[in-house]
Amino acid sequence: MNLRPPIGELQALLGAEAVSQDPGELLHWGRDWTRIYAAAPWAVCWPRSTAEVAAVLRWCHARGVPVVPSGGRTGLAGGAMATAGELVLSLDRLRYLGPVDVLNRSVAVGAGVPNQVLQEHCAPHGLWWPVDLAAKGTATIGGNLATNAGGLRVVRYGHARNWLLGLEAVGADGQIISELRALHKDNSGPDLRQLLVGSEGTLAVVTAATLQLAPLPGPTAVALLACPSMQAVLEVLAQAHTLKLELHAFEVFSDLCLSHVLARTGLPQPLQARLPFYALVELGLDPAGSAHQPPAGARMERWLERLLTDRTAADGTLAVDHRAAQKLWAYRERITESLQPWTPRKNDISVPVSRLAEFVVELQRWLDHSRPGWQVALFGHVGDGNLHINALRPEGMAMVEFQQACDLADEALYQLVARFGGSMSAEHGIGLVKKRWLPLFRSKAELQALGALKHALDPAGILNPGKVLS
Ligand code: 2HG
Ligand code: ZN
Repeated sequence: MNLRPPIGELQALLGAEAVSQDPGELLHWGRDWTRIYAAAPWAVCWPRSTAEVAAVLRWCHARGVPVVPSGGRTGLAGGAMATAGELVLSLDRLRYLGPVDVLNRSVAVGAGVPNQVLQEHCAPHGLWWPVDLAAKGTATIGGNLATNAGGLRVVRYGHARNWLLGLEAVGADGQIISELRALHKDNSGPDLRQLLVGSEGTLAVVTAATLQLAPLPGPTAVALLACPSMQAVLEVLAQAHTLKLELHAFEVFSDLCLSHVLARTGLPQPLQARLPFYALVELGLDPAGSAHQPPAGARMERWLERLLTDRTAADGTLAVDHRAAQKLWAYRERITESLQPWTPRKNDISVPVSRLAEFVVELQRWLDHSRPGWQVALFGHVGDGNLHINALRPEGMAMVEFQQACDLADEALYQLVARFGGSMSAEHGIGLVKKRWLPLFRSKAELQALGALKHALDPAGILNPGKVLS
């Protein structure tokens, strides 16, 4: 354990009940959903206000105490892991929920507010925060912004950064370096807010944000289609784009994912046919229709029939009411938990959508040759070219052996992704897990510029050391 100042100094700043070194608390607050590392923080603290966050950072800066800023800890790249005697700075108590400004379509909230709480707060005004994550009950706004979270509706709404009006963030030395504004337009020089978004707590600590809100989505319909190949899935996507209906989500999962979801959840088979891939498509139902077009629901039904006739899909089902649609979404949303018992190595890559099918063929070829017999679950957000690749630990294989085999496989995978002009992290971030691969995807000059920025904002290197930029 590194030498740390007396814990009493921190307790004097925040009060004893806002600081803990209890071993159970350290384990709980010192880790995220990554299951690769052991949590080993020095202490955890829960400031109640931006001023207290600033006081903690000033103290850490003066004392050289490394800090891991911590939100809902649902990340999958180790960005919120405290593995080396750090202070976990939890934003959990920053739960301010401001009044919804209906005309400005915005709301100011504390970093610790969970997505779902925010969505419920805005719904009575017909508005919502459109970063829609499977982990919405736990993930927080601060974490959403620190990681530029994506989720299930990026194809329609984009990432968290698209919905940010103002950001309050405290710098490494305790100064507030970005303030809450609520402006839709502000072109007064470079945008520091957007630099902080996605920096995973390595440049500053997000304490609050003014968020832009979207209108609550109108009625939608969800189709689930069984397709023979990724190429066919992309054909469904191409056709979906031509329907003149708003595309809200376009997801995919492989038959292996479906098998695990069925085994884990006991849900019934969604379709009669079992095929290599399933596409889940959510489209807006324009209730008004138009004089020249049949109603949206009828158009979707006809489209499905066409897909089945021309054999782009072998089976399909359509849900037009909310409950039925949620049932179809469950097959996609429950994949992560269903794979968890196999301690999967998670990858989160993206390539241009138009190259996804070719990429999957190459990936499969590599797996057949180099990892025969391995179960590798493919799912993700096809509409954004984002594929989650989860390698499941073969039964009986020791964890250490599995990790080594995965490290080698990652190297081959990232070379392939780079050849396709892709990214090794479409939405989960870099954290600890991907850091060593960054030079494959960012040029030397880019990394130098980012390094200079890190040094300027955090010269003592106390903010989330070992992650992303440090
Ligand atoms: C999802 O899309 C999440 O469900 C989790 O990004 C992906 O478990 C994963 O690999
Ligand atoms: Zn995802």
